[in-house]
Amino acid sequence: MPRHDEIADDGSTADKQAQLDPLRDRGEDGNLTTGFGTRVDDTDNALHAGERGPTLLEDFHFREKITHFDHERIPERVVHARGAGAYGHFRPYASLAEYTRADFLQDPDRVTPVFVRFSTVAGSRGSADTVRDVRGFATKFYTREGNYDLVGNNFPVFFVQDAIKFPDFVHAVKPEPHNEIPQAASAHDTFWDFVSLQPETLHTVMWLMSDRALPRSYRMMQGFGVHTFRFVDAEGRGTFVKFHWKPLLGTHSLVWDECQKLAGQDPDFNRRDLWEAIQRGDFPEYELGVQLVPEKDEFAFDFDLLDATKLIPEEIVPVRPVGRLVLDRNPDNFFAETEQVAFHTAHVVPGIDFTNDPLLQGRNFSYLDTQLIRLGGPNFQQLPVNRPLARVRNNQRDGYGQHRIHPDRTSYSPNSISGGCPGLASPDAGAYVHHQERVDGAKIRRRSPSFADHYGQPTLFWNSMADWERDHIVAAFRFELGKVTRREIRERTVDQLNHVDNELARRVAEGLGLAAPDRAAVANHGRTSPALSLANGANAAPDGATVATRRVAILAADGVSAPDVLTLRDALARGGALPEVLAPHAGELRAADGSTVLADHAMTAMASTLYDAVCVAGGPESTRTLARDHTARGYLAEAFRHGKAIAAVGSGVGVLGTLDLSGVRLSADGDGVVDDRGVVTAADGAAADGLTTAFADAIAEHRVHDRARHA
Ligand code: HDD
Repeated sequence: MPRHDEIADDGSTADKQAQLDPLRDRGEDGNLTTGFGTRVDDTDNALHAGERGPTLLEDFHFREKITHFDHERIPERVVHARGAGAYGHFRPYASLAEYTRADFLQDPDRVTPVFVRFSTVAGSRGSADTVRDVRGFATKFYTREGNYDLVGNNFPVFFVQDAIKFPDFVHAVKPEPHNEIPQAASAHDTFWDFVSLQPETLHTVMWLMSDRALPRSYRMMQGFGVHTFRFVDAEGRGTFVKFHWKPLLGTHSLVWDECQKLAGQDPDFNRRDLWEAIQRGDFPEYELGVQLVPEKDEFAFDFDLLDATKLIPEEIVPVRPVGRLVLDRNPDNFFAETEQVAFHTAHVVPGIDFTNDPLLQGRNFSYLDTQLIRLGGPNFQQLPVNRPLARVRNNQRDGYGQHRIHPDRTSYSPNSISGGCPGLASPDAGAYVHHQERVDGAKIRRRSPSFADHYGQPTLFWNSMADWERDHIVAAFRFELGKVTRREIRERTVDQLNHVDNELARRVAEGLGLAAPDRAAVANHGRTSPALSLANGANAAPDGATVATRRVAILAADGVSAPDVLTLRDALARGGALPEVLAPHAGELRAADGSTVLADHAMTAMASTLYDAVCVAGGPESTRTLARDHTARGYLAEAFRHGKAIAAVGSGVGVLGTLDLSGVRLSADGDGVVDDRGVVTAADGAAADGLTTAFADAIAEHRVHDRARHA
């Protein structure tokens, strides 16, 4: 096994797992010891003076055990405290040498190991996953030229333009200081106070009020580098670049009602989904895309490329797919890996450089600074998950938690004693050279006038939404502002929205009982960017809609038709879905034909919100039970309201007949399979095969949004 500092120096072993393996401490065999290796004979009783006497100070095992425990916690991240991580690999489709010299983007045969951490932003480490929030999407590429961190989010824009405003924004969105309420939520006075006074936040707030803030899964979520970065080729020529991650399963969201319920039913909903998918071998995949802008076109847009509250519409600069990321391994230890991973926007490799985006410039300071306090000192780069595969050699020494033993006598440069080592590399030998951009200006604290339009792109976003997306945005504003206690903040926010679109402002005002503005403060420009909508097929399923990894509840009870359950379960499982049989009780069910069907869970132990679709198997006795069962009816009614695919076969159709399904047409005898707005029924049990095909298609479409317009 190579030592970690020998790996990849010549590019021969670029395997992060090979580096980590010797550090994995499995402890399966052997005796319990102290931290200094002495074996222990009793860890249940401290050393006392007599059986009922005081504990003795000389009990080193007791003191060490308690002291270590007392020191187990480190500060959580000041933002993005809650997250989930995974290892994987990245491979470019073709060489990008025309634009960048970055080694990991040169050769389609080169596989670069990665670690990705997804996160929410506002909540504490123990908060729920399904809150309304931005999601972090941070990727560490362990390239042969050192670590490259792409520290992005699932929105392409950010709340503020200059990093100096970040603490203000975070203080506003975090729980209020007097009582630390509310947790992981923006629905409170200080957040909306800030938003209503800081129009630059509006664009990202539009995204936050949309379903983009409620991802169904980290596996079904886009990622964005947000800033305009710079590619630099071997000749030193620069090209502006925006990074995009597109999930191959499509971009899909939950609905707000579901999110609120899930926050209690399974606060780990997104974490668990990621973990279980990787354990099953359903590896999440994302395509890396780039929007490239030649430097000569820096001023060709009606916004500033350096302004992180703006996106480049994909219709103006298309996203070019350049590579694929696969997440294929869960961490072994949450704290060691997911908690201790340290991202930093300034971890760059030759061929990738910054721009003067004032948000990015500030981030380049903040991330190193935060790791120093969070991870306790300057040696956090030596933690296993953070160690580069590229060889590290420098004159940095000592500090808390130093893991390296430097036998050299010199830790300075220049030196003669070590033959001048470590020496400096030339750019040809892989040294990082900053892009030579000419900069000239007076020292001023002023925002560029080119950053001044705060309404054009929020309007573009609103104009591009489908009707159901607008309904959800309006409902979100009403919910959030409905929690704001100060009337003037609600009024100011409506006034801001009236600069985005009058209809939006009116609808929000009406829900809040405020006077609706009768005309727009700024005329709507009428432009759209179809790529922004979740209703856009390209976002919904770039590789074609699929039922793969979707969770389906099959409701059954004693007397169920065993062939129905088997047909549904097998057909769905063949498509890669995850069907589970739910019944009034877990375990064995007596089927109509006398056979036994196994129920995976009792319905009461789960919830319809944990599934993407619900169906009812036939069998007269079973369906009579289910039609009377409050929980079973609740599953179906809720799935209907959340726009999920629903199916029933044979007498199971009768269970749907007892519910108020807004006039959906159900199959009657002789009808065959009927699919009305994602409710797929076949009264004839013999049609179960055809039913599963139509049901699978409906599940793959994710939602029937018209049914979920008010969810
Ligand atoms: Fe940040 C963490 C993403 C602006 C300061 N940020 C953090 C993480 C992500 C982002 C994904 C979590 C990384 C992880 O999983 O460990 N942040 C962004 C994006 C931004 C952004 C996409 C705008 C485009 N951030 C931003 C600004 C500042 C920070 C303007 C400060 C001036 N961010 C931090 C931080 C964090 C952080 C305080 C907290 C924990 C950490 O860095 O490691 O330094």
